[in-house]
Amino acid sequence: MPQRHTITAALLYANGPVHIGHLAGVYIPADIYARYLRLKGEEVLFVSGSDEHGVPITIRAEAEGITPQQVVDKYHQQIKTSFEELGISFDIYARTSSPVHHQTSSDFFKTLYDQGAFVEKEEEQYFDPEKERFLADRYIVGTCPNCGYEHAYGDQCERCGTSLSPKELGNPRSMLSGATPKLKPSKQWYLPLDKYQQEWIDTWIDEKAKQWKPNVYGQCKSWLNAGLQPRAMTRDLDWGVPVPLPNAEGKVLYVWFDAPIGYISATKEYFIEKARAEGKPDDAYATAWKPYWQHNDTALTHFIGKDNIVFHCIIFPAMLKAHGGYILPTQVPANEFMNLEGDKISTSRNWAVWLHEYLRDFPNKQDVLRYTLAANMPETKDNDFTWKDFQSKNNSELVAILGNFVNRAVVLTHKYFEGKVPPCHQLEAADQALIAELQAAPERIGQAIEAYRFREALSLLMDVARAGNKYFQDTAPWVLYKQDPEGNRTRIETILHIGLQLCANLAALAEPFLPFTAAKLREMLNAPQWSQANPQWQELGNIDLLLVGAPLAEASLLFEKIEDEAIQVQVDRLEGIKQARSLETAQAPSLAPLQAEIVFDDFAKIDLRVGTIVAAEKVKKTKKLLQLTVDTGIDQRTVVSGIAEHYSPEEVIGQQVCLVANLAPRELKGIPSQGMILMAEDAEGKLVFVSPQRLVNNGAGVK
Ligand code: B3M
Ligand code: ZN
Repeated sequence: MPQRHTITAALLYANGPVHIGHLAGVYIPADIYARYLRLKGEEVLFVSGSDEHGVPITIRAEAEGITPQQVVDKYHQQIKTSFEELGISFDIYARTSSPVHHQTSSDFFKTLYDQGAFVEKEEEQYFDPEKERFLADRYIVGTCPNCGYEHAYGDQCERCGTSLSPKELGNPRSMLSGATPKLKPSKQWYLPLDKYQQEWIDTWIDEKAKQWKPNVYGQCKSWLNAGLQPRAMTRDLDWGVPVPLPNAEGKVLYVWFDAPIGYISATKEYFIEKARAEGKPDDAYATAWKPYWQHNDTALTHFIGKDNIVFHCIIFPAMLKAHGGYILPTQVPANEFMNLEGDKISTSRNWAVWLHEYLRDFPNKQDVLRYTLAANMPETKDNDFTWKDFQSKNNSELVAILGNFVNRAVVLTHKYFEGKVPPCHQLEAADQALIAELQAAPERIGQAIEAYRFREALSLLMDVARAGNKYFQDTAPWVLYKQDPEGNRTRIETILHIGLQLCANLAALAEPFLPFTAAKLREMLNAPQWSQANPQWQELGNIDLLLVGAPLAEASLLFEKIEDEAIQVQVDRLEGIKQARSLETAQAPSLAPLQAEIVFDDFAKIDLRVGTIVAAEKVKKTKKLLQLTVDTGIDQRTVVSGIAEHYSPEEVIGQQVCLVANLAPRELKGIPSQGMILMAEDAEGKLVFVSPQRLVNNGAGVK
């Protein structure tokens, strides 16, 4: 009996594109796992989708000046498409704004409510008096109690990293209006996690000590050791699933309440889509989702990043158990984080390799990215993606090992045997050793995948190709051919027969990791004419896949070398982002607060003109002052300017400047100064001239 598997991959917030951190942490391992189990003949449902609720969406909407609905429509489509293009084999990619999900999560909440599972509590929360709405933690900025940073958010200080609660901020301000928020009581519905901890969570998590990855179990334990607190399952927000109770206006389900239920809704939607595809009514498979969520013999596996551990290992199980009738997760193989060129990936700082851009810049190289991310997967600790490593993984592993081996086998078969699979004769020691290695491979690779050791699994796969290369190197059929093509014919046939069988096995074994390459290889080896066109994983490892005499297709390269230039473009792009950012952060803390508002007439009183510095000298006995003679078009006048530490007199002669021409004269060190020159201050505090982009007449007005 095949084992039934429900495999979920985190529902990504639809507030920005997918990046390599998401892929390495969640979607690549989940896809390898799902593809492998399908090849094994198991019953697999692999679901994911967009998380379209919560503050991450509304903040993005405000930043882009569009509605939350427009945000999720835009990114859901983009994310879905780029996952498809990377070959992530979801059975369904749903979205939490769908009616099915609203209904499912709403019903779930209502059931808990009817059972008396919630504790109702009224608490003081920040309220924006101008916008007349409660403020989520992210919508409040103020002074960090830890480091004094003035733009800390209500949930976290981005400068020192401390996690905060809004009431800890000094001088709190609403991000929506700038107003000082007021505390106002608000009612929410809490899940009593403290009670559940004593009743069953402690024991249940302890049972996982040996089954779950140490990083996952460890995080759970530290939450439990700190003691779980009741957690609000509702929020005051106008975007989300409305709380299905009377007198709950303006309240929605907490995004971490509705999002994981999204996995269940997605399963339901999968069966609705299936019914539609078969031309049946939507409810043709109305109960088919249940075994995937409610039968004890189903294995439920959540693929997530480490920041989502508590939600999947404690809060969602608590919801499922409180509801009753649901299975709890069997495995939560969370990964650590993938960094980029030594720095934390961040959407807000634009520090990422975006999947849609990768697919544009490296067309038809999906598997190179899949390979690099799987080979560096942050399974036990954070890991780093670098473009240099990406290039070398392609050039010295995919091209040099896998591509080279396959190419030799297919090209030589075309050259010596008209592209037909040659027969196998008497086996020698080298042949037997290779066959033994091949026979052991499927189980070894499978065991590593089932233990969520994807890096190891991939490297075992590459070992098979490595062994193939070594076999060709040692048996050297091309030398035998050169020496005596007829006399050595049976030996050459045997070597290529075995080499080709290894290639066919590689096509199947590589499928979970490199599906595009696997498909290409199957085509080259003419898979429809194999002894079994779609062998199951357990049947692999033998040398009877290709039939003797079957024709191969043309040889084509599985991988191409990636040149330095293509890599340099990417490195330069990141360098540009880094430079722009270092300027920004250097400037940000020293920015002066905005001056009091003025009306246009105030501004119009200032006579701003372009002039040219025609003479300059240092003012004696001062460090800072230069005495300048400025041609204003109207006159030549003296201006004393505090720029001597930044410019020598020689440097500034000929410089066009903007000057305040009607400023009342002022004496500086005994010199009457008539006007002021406009300067900007750069990140290092150096003064830079504000001047026209190209030469204009002296005296021209600046408006
Ligand atoms: N949306 C976090 C994220 O996108 C969150 C996951 C939900 S899984 C139910 O990283
Ligand atoms: Zn701080």
